[in-house]
Order: sequence, then C-alpha cells, then structure tokens
Amino acid sequence: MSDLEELERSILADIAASDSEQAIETVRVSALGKKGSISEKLKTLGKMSADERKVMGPAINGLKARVTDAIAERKGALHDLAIEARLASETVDVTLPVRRSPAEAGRIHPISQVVDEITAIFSDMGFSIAEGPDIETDYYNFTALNFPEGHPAREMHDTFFFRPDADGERMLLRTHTSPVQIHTMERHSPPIRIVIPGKTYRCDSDATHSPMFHQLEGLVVDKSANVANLKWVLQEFCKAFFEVPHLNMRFRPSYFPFTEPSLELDIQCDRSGNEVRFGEGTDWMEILGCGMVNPNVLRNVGLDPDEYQGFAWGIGIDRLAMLKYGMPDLRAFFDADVRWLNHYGFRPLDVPTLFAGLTG
Ligand code: 2NL
Repeated sequence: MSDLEELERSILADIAASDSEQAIETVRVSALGKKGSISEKLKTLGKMSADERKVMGPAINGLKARVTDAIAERKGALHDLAIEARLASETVDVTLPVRRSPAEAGRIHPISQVVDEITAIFSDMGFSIAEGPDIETDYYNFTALNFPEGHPAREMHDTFFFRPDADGERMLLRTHTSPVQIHTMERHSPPIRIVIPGKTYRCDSDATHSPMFHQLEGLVVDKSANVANLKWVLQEFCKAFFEVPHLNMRFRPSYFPFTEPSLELDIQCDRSGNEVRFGEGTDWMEILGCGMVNPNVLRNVGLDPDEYQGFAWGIGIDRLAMLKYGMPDLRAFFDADVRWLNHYGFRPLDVPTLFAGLTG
C-alpha cells in the first residue's frame, strides 16, 4: 500500500471513531491544520520534479478533498446527534398548568391597602407623608400635646411602658401618631402639610379594640389655616375614599387636649340595606376627630400662635377598612389567616392611584 493510501485509511478511521464535535475537530487539525499530515504532504510538491508533481499533485489534492468531505459529513452527523440528545433530555410538558408568579400569589393586607389609598388621596392634594418611631417619650406622646401630668385625658390613653432608665424616665408605646407632628414642627418651619400613617398602641382588647391598631393623622400649619380649609380637605378626602360624587357632612363639638375647638365629623350614610352606603340616605356615621391646633401645642414647638395657626385630624384606619370593605371582625386583621387574606386581600400590582381608580 502506498504512503498516501496508508495515510487516507488512518485518517478516515480516526474520523469514523470520533464521537463528539470536539473529537472530530482534533482530527481535522491533525490532518488539515497548518502542520497537519496532509498539509505536510502538500508542502513536498514544491521540491518535486515537474513529472513527479503531475502524478503526486492530483493524488494529494484528491486525498485532501475526500478527507475534507468526510470530516464535514461526520461533523454534521455529530451535530444532529447532539441536538437530538438535548431534545431528549430537556423535555417540556406543555400540558402542565401555568405557574402563578410569586408577585401574583401574594396579597396586600387590607390595612396596607387602605393606607396606600389614603396617602394617594392626600399626596394628590399636596401633602407629604411623615413617619416616626413607635417607642416614644412621655414628653412627645403627652406633655407636648397639652396633656398635663395627672390630666384625666391621659387615662383614655393607657399604654405599655418600658422599665424606667437611670434618670427615671419611662419610654412608652405611642398611643397616637401625634408625636410625629411634634417632631416635624420642631424640625421644619411652616407651611407644613403632612399626613402620618402608623401603628399605635393602647391597653385595650375586645371585639372592636386591639392593643395595636392603626391611625392616620393629618396636620396643616400656616398663617391662615382655618376651619373652612379643614372642612374642604376632609370633604374631598371622604368623597375620594368612599368613591362617591357627593357626600353631606356634619360637625359636632368634642374635646381633645391638642385641639381647640375640637370637632367630630359625621358623614351621610344609608343603613337600610345589607351594607352601609355612604353619600346616600339620611343617617349619620362618625368617621373622625379633628380641630384647630391648640395654641399651647404651637407654643410647645416654638411657634407663635398669634402668627401661625393650624388644623389637624385623626382617623382610625382599621375601622375605616372595615367600613369600606365590609369586614365584620377587627380581630381577623391580626390572625394571619391565609384564607382570610386570600378573600379580603388585594392584588400586589394593583397600586391605588387617583387616575387609575383607588380600588382597581
Ligand atoms: C381621633 C382624633 C385627632 C389630632 C388627632 C393633632 C395633632 C397635633 C396637634 C393637634 Cl400635633 N391635633 N391630632 C387632632 C384632632 C383629632 O384624632 O379620634 N382619632 C382617632
């Protein structure tokens, strides 16, 4: 057998034995690469006599062409095999149900939903959202808000106290979000327009009271803030929140240490059907407390009551959520029952906005 025939047999055997695209590439380089066995043969043509080259030229080039074809064919076959192997191992069962994304499976708690709705409404009116700590000093929770020591109003705000520190001061869980207004008025000068959502605490526990509950307060301080402004802000809020075009309101006199005069706001409702409807009928429902900021509170934060005045209000978020979404028992809010949350909760991507609808 000639040299060339011997070489061809050996290369074709290597090609046939290649079992991967990587192996066939190694065979290709060793035969046809710069220093490959066939390339070396081609280089010898230059040193041959013209007669010799006439015979060997076509013989070597023929070998090169057959090997090139054989490699291409084997490469194609190995590539097809690789794809088939992948298809066999990576099967997709198209009959499986579509998996819900985690963002779809979760639910927004009604309290969070109502906070988002209320803050959307007041943000639209130009209010900022303020927050503060749940653990407060006696000064920020009571004294600065015109609850003098020993005043009977403190008894309605019984709360949870921490052990006294070295100076005898006892920190406490705030009984309302009002300490945040004090912090804000100490740090910023008027005009102030803020709403404060947050957790609040009182020693109270029955079907309609929970030791931890949620409040949202609002505060406006400016040179001319007045009761007419207060009434407009609250009327616009109630219409937007209950999603009704008209709503009658009435104010009744009340008492809070931090406001003077103090008022309670009732809104028009209809109780004749299965559910309470707002903005209809001839009944009234108490919805929140409000008033003009007591001059003592302004003085406590260094504002001159002859120059500035303010109005403020406080709403119980938990009760507002129960009224709007027809939830009968406050305690369910804090039971962490997934079945309840699936029923009353809100979809995570339906963010309340005034332009797209508060409730989607
Ligand atoms: C209620 C009543 C109210 C305020 C809260 C307030 C805060 C400051 C000054 C004056 Cl710093 N007022 N807040 C005023 C009136 C009523 O809450 O029944 N809430 C559930």
